[in-house]
Amino acid sequence: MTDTTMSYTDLTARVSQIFQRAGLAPLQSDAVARTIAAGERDACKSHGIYRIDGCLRTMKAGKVALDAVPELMPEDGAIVRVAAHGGFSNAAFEMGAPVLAKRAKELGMAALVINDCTHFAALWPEIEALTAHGLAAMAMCPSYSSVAPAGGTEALMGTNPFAFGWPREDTDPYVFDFATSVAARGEIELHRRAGTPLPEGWAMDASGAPTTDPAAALDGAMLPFGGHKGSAIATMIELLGGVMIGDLTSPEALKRLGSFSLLPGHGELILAFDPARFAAGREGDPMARAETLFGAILGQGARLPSQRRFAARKAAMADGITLTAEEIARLDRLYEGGMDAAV
Ligand code: NDP
Ligand code: PYC
Repeated sequence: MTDTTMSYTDLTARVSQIFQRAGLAPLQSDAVARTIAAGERDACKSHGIYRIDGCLRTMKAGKVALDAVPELMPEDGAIVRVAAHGGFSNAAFEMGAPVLAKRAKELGMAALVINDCTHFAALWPEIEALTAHGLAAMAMCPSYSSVAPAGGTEALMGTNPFAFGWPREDTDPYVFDFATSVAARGEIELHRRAGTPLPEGWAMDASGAPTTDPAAALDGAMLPFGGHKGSAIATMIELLGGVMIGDLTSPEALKRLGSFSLLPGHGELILAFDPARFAAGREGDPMARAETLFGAILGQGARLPSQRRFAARKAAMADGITLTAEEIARLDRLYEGGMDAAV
């Protein structure tokens, strides 16, 4: 059984073909495929090709509008709103991002609200789309109830991802992107599939007892990162990325979906800031001052977040993305069998 190596472009096309054959419109499938292939390229397996099954299951359950065309709502000012109309978040973001960047440049800051989307993706592709315009950016969204609040025993919040980026000249941006749970739910699922135990401190079983069994964790509750601190940030995301934008919180998303085997539907909030506008009239160039800070971090031997990811990307762009024979067979099965082949 030999591995196969392919380019980012070829993997994107192959993933998009799987979705299109299963009935997803090209506008949606291309945007989803770009994110999934980027996950593989950047060695972020929890949001790479393994997510295709979940997307297909969700399509089969009729929970995604297969031919949704995102719509830019006619709102002026700092809030840019895209109605995803039940499609995936990815196409909605691609529609809204250039408008968000333009408004943030004009006004100093602006927000993109995406409503009514199915969401499974990593947030760093979105952050990088904004840092490429010289903007600082944040993105966040609820998910579905799988994380207990600090001090609680039952799943309530989602794994609620939070990402931030800062633009840098002539080098990769500063980007972090993480679940506000100890680990993403996708990581737990990957442990379950591999038959490996979880590290201590990730999850509780359904009775509220600590567990390292991935299946018991998926039936129970995950823990927030950093105890009460992560719990508070996850709550903030429920408020800003759910309640404030008039979209679903994680408990509401789970109630509507009725199952963890499908991908959740809710909204997303993305914020963009123009550092030059915020620093105007103050001493020092914000770009240069940021570099001093990054230099000091690196000077201690610490690494910047996304450094591992950018190194993986560099290698993949030079040498291709390597998939195992099992992964290739899975892509073939999904192409042939479509929604019915998803496990
Ligand atoms: P990780 O814990 O793998 O990584 C979190 C961040 O920390 C990354 O930016 C990572 O950079 C950085 N990092 C890791 N180790 C170090 C270190 N030693 N020094 C400095 N920085 C470090 O992320 P999660 O497992 O929490 O989340 C994975 C993905 O899951 C995210 O992309 C997130 O958006 C996605 N997700 C999506 C959800 C959704 O509902 N759509 C829900 C939950 C998660 P690097 O990558 O370079 O290692
Ligand atoms: O990995 O926690 C996760 C996740 C939930 C929804 C999409 N990704």
